[in-house]
Formats: sequence, C-alpha cells, structure tokens
Amino acid sequence: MSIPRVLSIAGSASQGSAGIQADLKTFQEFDVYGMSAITAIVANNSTTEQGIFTQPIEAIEAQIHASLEHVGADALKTGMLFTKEIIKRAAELIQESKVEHVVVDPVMIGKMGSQLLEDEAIKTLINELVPKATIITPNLHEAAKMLECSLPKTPEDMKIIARDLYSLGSKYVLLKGGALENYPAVDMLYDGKSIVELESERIPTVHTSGAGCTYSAAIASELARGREVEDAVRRAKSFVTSAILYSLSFDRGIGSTYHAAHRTRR
Ligand code: PXL
Repeated sequence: MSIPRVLSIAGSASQGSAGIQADLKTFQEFDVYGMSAITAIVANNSTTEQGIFTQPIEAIEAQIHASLEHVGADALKTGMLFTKEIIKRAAELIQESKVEHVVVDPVMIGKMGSQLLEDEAIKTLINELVPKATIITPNLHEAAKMLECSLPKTPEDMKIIARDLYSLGSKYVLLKGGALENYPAVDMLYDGKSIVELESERIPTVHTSGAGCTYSAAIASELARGREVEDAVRRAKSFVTSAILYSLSFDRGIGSTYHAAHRTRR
C-alpha cells in the first residue's frame, strides 16, 4: 500500500499547538505520511531561563536526508527556520531533493510573541527560499515585513500586497487576512494572473495558536494528494476554520487550534 508523503522542516513547539506538533497532527488528519526535520526547539516557560534551542546544521541536514532517503516526499513545508544559515542550507537541500510541491510558511513571530525568525534572516528567506516555493503563505504582518511596507488595512490593500509578493518569485501567493480587523477572515490567492478571494466567517476567539502552521500543513497534505493549488487551499481553509471554531482553551492564556475538529465536531 502507498500513501502520500509529506515532510515538515520546522520548529518544535513543546506546548503542542504549533510548529512540528501542529504539522504532524494535521498530516494525520489528512491521511498522509508525516515526517519532520526539527530546526529549533521552542519551549518558553517561566521556570528555566532559556526557551529557544536552535539545532546544529548537521542535525537538520541529517533529518532531511533520513526522511528523503528512507521514505521520500511528495510535498514538503517549511515553518520556523530561525537563522540565515538554516534557511540557506534548507533551501539548498530542497533544491537538490526535487520534491514537487514546496509550501513556504514564512513564520516570523509566534502567537505568544516569541521571535521565530531573526531580523537579518528575512532577506535570506526572500532570496534563497521564496523562489523555490510552489506557494508562500504569509499573514499580514509577515507580508509587511517582507515588503517593508505598512500593514494592509482592507481587502483591496491585500490584493496589491499579494501582487507585490508574487514578484518575489513563488508560483502562488496566499496572503492570509486573519489580522484584518472588521472584516471576515479573507485570504487572497494569486497565481500571477488572477486573484481568488477566499472568505470564511471571523471566529471571535483568542485561541488561535498554531492556525498558520495548521493551514500550511493542510495545503501541503492536499498538494501531496495531487490536488490543484486552488482546490488544496480551499480544503485547507475549511480545515483550519473548523480547527479555530472548536479551538481549545487550557485556561492559561492563548489556547490551541484543535486539529481533529473537522472530524470530531463537524
Ligand atoms: O505559530 C507559529 C509557530 C511556528 N513554529 C513554532 C512555534 C510557533 C509559535 O509558537 O513555536 C515552533
């Protein structure tokens, strides 16, 4: 028996909502074979002083080789890459791997405020990785940082920004409008020709940790299954909307998206 295979190159989020943990839970829900290469461990807590542990380049390389040699991948996604060095090496290995579908989630800051990409690494991300992407999935804050522009405030602003992002060299741009206040949750998908507007209800919750990771992992899963990009994004948006609608609160600040919600609650 064979199954679509997806690799995530991303950070570990020990609290379980985001990063590799969100990716693997999402892959399981889409019935694809999930694999991981951990770039850094994010474990912010109030007891020990340190919270972010970057993995050595050799460890990251080894994980990517191990998953590709033993299994292979139909799609991969990148999440937290943190440093210039990691981005550069990951981009080289992605190029060599010839994996067909590459989803780049330009993760920069976590929902709880942790910095997940060094400031000076944004240029490297743009130059080395974005041109290798089938699709990039920035939120509004990440888009504004990438383009060094102000935050889009309306869906019309978002359309302009989506076009500008396309010029950075990915095949598709998915600009996510979750941070657009006073509007539904509208995302813009652009392929260099036409903009597709994807809208869902705005869910009034703060418990959205992992939403971006889950969304890009769902897109990678659907691409691995052979879906066209627009179809993959529509299905992924529906999945992440359920995960936010039934999000989990642990009574300690920002809670988690619920990765099984589409199956157990809808
Ligand atoms: O949600 C963004 C994100 C991505 N990756 C890792 C994270 C977070 C947020 O905390 O920890 C590893």
